[in-house]
Amino acid sequence: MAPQFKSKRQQKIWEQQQREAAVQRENPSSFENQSPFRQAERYYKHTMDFSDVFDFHNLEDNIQAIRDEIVEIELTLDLREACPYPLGDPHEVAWIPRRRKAYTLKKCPGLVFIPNPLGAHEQRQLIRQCLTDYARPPNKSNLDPHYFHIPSEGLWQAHISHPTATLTKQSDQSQVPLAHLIPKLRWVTLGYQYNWTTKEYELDQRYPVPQPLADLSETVVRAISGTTNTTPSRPFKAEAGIVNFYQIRDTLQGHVDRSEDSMDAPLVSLR
Ligand SMILES: O=C(O)CCC(=O)C(=O)O
Repeated sequence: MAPQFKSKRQQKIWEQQQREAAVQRENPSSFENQSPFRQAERYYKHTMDFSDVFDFHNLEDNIQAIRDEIVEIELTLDLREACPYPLGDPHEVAWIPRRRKAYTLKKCPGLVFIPNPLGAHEQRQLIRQCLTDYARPPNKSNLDPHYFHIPSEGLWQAHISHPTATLTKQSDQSQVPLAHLIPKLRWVTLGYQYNWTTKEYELDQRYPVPQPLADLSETVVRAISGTTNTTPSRPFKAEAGIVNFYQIRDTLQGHVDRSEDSMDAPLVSLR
């Protein structure tokens, strides 16, 4: 979608840049030195054809080559029954037929996809917790290095209690309303805090992983253990996490989490 332009000249420059970028995209040499992640991202950013993307929610709509790749597996337990944190009604009619259902890929047996274990109410509850309970000091967020005195109750609660409150920006001491800062929240780290400058965990800054997330991830790991090649080498305990907040056009760039101490410990991703 074209942005709003303040002048015809600005629009012409933008259109010219778009044309140049399209030519560049077609140029195979511009793909050199790019990781496969970047190449795929670049490709999918500009295509309308997602027929070769896995769709676990509508299995029948996948092209044959993808259907051949997807393998249905059975979880060792019913997540809704086993998880101490409520995920949804285990007797819900729509849940019963898929209570143990999960999928993996022939070429990637370490990946297990569990479709929608959380009910609608529980999803909203978790989203609320992410904004209110988890996005608070001492958990660090992307805003911490840029603003003085992040309120101890978190930005969301502080904004609800004091709608006109502001924070002081460190670079120029300007006052920024909390209402403008909430959409700028990108991530909050949980458990062992991560240092994005050194790209290492801060072993002396360890806070409890919120119990709901610890319960949920530990139950997921129990449910998948032994189903494919996914049995962890030691008992799993959630020690670190990140809550990513996405605005409408945001994406998570493909990457490898190289800072992990143990590369065979499970990574549980909720989305
Ligand atoms: O959301 C995910 O699955 C992984 C998140 C992640 O790796 C990150 O934010 O660095």
